[in-house]
Amino acid sequence: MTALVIDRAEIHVVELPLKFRFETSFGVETSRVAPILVLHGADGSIGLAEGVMDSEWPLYREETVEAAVPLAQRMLEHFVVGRSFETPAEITGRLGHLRGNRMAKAMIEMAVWDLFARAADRPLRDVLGGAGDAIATGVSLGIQPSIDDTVRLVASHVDLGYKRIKLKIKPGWDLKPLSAVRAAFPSLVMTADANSAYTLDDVEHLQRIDDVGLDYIEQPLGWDDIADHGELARSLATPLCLDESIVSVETTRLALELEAAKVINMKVGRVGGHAEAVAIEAIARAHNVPLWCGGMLETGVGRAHNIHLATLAGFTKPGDVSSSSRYWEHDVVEQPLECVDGMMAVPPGPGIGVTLDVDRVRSLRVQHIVVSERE
Ligand code: OSB
Ligand code: MG
Repeated sequence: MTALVIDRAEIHVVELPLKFRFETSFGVETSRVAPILVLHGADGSIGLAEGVMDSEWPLYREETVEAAVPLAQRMLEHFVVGRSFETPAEITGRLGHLRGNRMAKAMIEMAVWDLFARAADRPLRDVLGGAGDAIATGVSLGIQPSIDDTVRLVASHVDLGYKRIKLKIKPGWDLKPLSAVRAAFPSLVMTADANSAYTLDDVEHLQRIDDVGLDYIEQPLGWDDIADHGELARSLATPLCLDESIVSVETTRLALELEAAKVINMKVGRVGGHAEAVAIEAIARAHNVPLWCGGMLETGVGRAHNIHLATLAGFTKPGDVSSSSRYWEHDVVEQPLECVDGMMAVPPGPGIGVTLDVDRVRSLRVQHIVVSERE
């Protein structure tokens, strides 16, 4: 790959109404506020990425769009725009002295990877070391008003071909909906995601969920508590999957050491970018711990990044990368990203393989930031 100079960056903050009300143990989402970063190479090439910070309050992890966008702007001004890059991996070092803020850093890092892949005329999949033309997908379904609604919603998504159904749970909404879905679908591959809603005081209650026969329970305990997950794992037959707690190679090693996770939900934004995600994938694979690609209700930009990353060998379980049309009436990218028979095709072409629908971005935009050398 040849050196690239980045001479301009734009952040379009867009707000997209969700087609469904998405309820989790931490709250209800009806729309998504997302920063879309466009890097412009001096040679005319572009790189795209999306930030996956919380839209309003820090309820999933610590970052929010409102706090992260000005920080990302400063990072672009100081370490990216007007700078030359020999390799995409260089961005990791340039931002490496800054603590935390992994979602802000990931947005920039991912756009640099897309920029280099496009400039080299290669799909991002190939640059990251993945293979294959499609990924197996499941779907994440929010908390519903009733058990009947839950079973109906599961049925409609089974009919759509999703290979695994994940149900959001919380205290007071767990065993009953899970058992009802299991009764209706005896052989369904099912999982549950608690988004940190339980504590070790709930062990006996969580043990009752063992009878449902879940593939795994995702992040039942504290969002940053790997030790308690290790303890819980010894009391449950159902394997544990970590989401919120895995933010780096180091937290992955700790989770494996403490046997706190038999499965890992990978979100590239949560771990600070593709380089870290690829490093975590290698460690998990060496430990025979399967990965799957999570989602953060992304637009087509983040979704396309997820698809390319999920072609790496360690991603052996169906993830949460479901059809774009499930979420949005009109996505911000021109290409449809749709699951057929539980498979999502890798968008072909250079980089992440999608292009921004500029008119759509303009009509949804709530903030526009330009970082340019000449200003
Ligand atoms: O915990 O996986 C999660 C969405 C937002 C924040 C956290 C999570 C989720 C999902 C939805 O489960 C995944 C998706 O459909 O993009
Ligand atoms: Mg989760």
